[in-house]
Amino acid sequence: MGSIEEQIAEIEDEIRRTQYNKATQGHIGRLKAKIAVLRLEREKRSRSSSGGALGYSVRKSGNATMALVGYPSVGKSTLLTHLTGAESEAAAYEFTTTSIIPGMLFWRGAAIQILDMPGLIPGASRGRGRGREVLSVVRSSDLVLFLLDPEHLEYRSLLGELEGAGVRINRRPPRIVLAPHDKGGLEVHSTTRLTHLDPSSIAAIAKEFRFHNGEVLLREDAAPDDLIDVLAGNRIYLPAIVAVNKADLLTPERRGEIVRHLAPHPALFISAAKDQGLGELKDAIADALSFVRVYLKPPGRPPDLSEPVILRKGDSVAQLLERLPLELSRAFRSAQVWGRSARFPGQTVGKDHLLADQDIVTIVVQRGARA
Ligand SMILES: Nc1nc2c(ncn2[C@@H]2O[C@H](COP(=O)(O)OP(=O)(O)O)[C@@H](O)[C@H]2O)c(=O)[nH]1
Ligand SMILES: [Mg+2]
Repeated sequence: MGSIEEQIAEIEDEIRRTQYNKATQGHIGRLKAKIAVLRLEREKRSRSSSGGALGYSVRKSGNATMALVGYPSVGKSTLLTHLTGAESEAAAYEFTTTSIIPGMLFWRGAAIQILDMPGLIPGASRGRGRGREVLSVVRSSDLVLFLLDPEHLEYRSLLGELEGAGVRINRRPPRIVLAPHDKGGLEVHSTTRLTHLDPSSIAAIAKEFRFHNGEVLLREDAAPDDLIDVLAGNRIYLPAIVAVNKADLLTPERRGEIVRHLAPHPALFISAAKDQGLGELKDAIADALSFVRVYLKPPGRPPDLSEPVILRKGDSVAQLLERLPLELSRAFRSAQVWGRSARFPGQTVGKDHLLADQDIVTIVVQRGARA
């Protein structure tokens, strides 16, 4: 048997040669599972050969991190400089960025760390260029900005590189639950009719991952790829924005063509160098990061509207407490909430209460404790 790379290429070849239909879908699913298992093995090996340290170490800071992803020379470094003032060499030749350069964008009260990275090149997910390192930084980000050049609109191939690295863009995790057992074989349950998977192909895919005993519960009409993602277990789900840079060079006709080419993916047109469309881009970034601004109101006093605590959608009072002084979170008894998340103004809630943008919150402390 050849190297992992060769084995993967061979199986990919077989998938291409196999016509997809009801009779072959189980077989194709199993082949895809084999590839996913080989990729996991490859990751494991590259981690152990690099002494466990995978990728660049980038110190995260701010309220969220966005990775700039694009091929070389699309204008990533220029954009970073114009959004954040960070100096990233944006020389007029290719491959200028030699390592990851962070900058901080302050927008709508939030601090957003932006990472400018070496350009992705085709084959990055197989380790070409600095691909694997770049991809590991993408995996730890909260948002991806795909930057395209009007002359290089290969958005789908960028997406393919991320897919190959286990990153799923603008998608939610499949509704599949696994419950491994020690013995007893495989049990498959579904809450809906399955049109892409049957019990024997589910078993064949699970077997590739050595999932021999336990329950597979499918809560949607999942595809083989969905089941593989859940079995592989290391997938990352990220939102993304697509922007076409160098729009200053485009005629309205060419813009129209680009819009049609990228459809159904919406794209923003910007010019990093000429500062065009950057306000809209910053709004799109803040929207995609789903910030939730919460204002604190000391008991019996008006709220402090000057400085919100920045949380993310899905955060609850518990996450708010993590951001407050330790004495306050230790003495926490309950919270009072005014705003969209409250059923009525001043509702008393516990740590699990989900907060909404623009909420006003008072932390009520235990008797005897100082607020
Ligand atoms: N016309 C035009 N050129 C740009 C724009 N943004 C960047 N460039 C040029 O594109 C080239 C590559 O830019 P750079 O930021 O180094 O790209 P990177 O490799 O993606 O970091 C440089 O010559 C930039 O001056 C833009 O908005 N319009
Ligand atoms: Mg650069």
